[in-house]
Amino acid sequence: MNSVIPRLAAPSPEASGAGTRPAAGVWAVRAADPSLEAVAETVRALLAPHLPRVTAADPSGAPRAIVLVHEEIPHAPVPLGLAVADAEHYRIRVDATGITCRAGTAAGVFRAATTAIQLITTGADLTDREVADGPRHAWRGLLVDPARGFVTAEELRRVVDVAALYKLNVLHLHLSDNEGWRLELPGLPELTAAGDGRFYTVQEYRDLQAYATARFVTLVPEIDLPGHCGALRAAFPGLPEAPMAEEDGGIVELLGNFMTLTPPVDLEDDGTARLVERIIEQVCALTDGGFVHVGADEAVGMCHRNYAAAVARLRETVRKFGKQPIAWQEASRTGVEPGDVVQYWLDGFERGDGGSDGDDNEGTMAALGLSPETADRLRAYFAPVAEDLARIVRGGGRVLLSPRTSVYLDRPYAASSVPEEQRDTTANLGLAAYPGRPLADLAAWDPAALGIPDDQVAGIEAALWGETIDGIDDLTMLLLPRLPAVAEAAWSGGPAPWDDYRGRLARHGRLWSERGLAYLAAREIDWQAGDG
Ligand code: TNX
Repeated sequence: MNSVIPRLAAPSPEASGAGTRPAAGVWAVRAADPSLEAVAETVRALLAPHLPRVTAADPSGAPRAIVLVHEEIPHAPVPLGLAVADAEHYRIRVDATGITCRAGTAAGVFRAATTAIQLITTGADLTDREVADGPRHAWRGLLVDPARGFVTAEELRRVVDVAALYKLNVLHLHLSDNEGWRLELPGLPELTAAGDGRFYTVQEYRDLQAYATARFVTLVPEIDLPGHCGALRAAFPGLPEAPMAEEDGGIVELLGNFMTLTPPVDLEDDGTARLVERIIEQVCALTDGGFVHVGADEAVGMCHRNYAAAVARLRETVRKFGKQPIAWQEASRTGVEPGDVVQYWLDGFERGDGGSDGDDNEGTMAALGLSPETADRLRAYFAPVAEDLARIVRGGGRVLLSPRTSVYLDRPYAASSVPEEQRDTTANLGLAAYPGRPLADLAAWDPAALGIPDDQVAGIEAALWGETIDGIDDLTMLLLPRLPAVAEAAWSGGPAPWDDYRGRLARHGRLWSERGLAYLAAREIDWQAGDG
């Protein structure tokens, strides 16, 4: 029995002379191969916050070691989706001398080491055995939204650490929106000068990227256009407004009651197109990873032709500067080319019955207390959503899965999850439009249930939007304890039985505490504080 999340794939039979011993004690991290010394250094840093406790428990013990070994893993299955990293399969062996991590790549060795760190820090007994493990999905991401809920670059590193500990490998940064522009770009000082002074300098972005890369996490920056462009407008006053649809049924006014809407920019305007090209060029130049996200969500009320031109232009520009563009699902309505990557988020519409828990558009509208007429207008506006997924699949696109009913972590907690003493700190966390859902529901999410052909799945991404976030404690409070369930769906391919998952999760609260991360001590879980 271990408490590792995501759960380990097939264990081999227990090693001969099987024994168990407490994980507490003195631990060293050693690279058996000099090429793995940099990984060993990163693993030491990741383990460090947990060491005082571990060391104190056994001051006399000879150090056991996490040993990092380069060794090819034969016959490793190929994961689904877009490769953002080298192969990540590994083998891990536990015995009296410590934990040996073997893989054919540095990425695989690092993933193995995160398993080792969890074995040590979640306080389980270590049982002699050997396990082969690897990801079901190649792309396992987390979106954070400093455009709304700003956190510093230093705080983002802590988010990278926790993502890496759960074997996520993408940090998607929503860097621009109506509320702010958060990335300094060479030659474009207006962008950051117009805001509230909170942004990442070029150097901070580069350093964050290097920090993430050392943890085998790829940054995917998002510049959201042609809607969500208020910060761009503030920086460059007077950008022409995109032409709107002749008949929009008052949707801009209506949705404007629930969200901040700014007139979308017009990418058929030459000056705007040139400006956007300079922005995308700089973002691509700063970014080491192969992907740049161009948004394209919620361009409410825009005339279709102009929106289609914007999407085409944005994609073309990203390609011109050597990256693969990603766009939100609305972009699929302008057509899907084979290989286009589209991020799917608006689920809950395709289910004719509205879902068993009311957690769909109907549920949202009920939560907002809308009149029947208003609800009808919203239904009409959202109607095209029901066709999006099928259209992407038909067109040969690839779907990055972020269905909001399951992996949006800006959802409030269910009242039944929140312990009395955390009522106040969580009262305003999460968007009120989303009904709270018990942890067990979220942990039951099975990405395969969407029925997308294997070769058209791009990956899985949790999304933590920032409207209700004020600082890192708010951010991690929404993230934990929910993130590990998404990580398990992404790495292991589907949910575990709730009791099994719940038992493992119970040992992770201590891991978060030792890292100084605020989390919800959800009432569904029997949090284990002691050395088990
Ligand atoms: C919709 S998800 C948005 C975001 C909001 C989010 C809140 C998406 C592509 N757009 O701008 O923050 O809902 O959950």
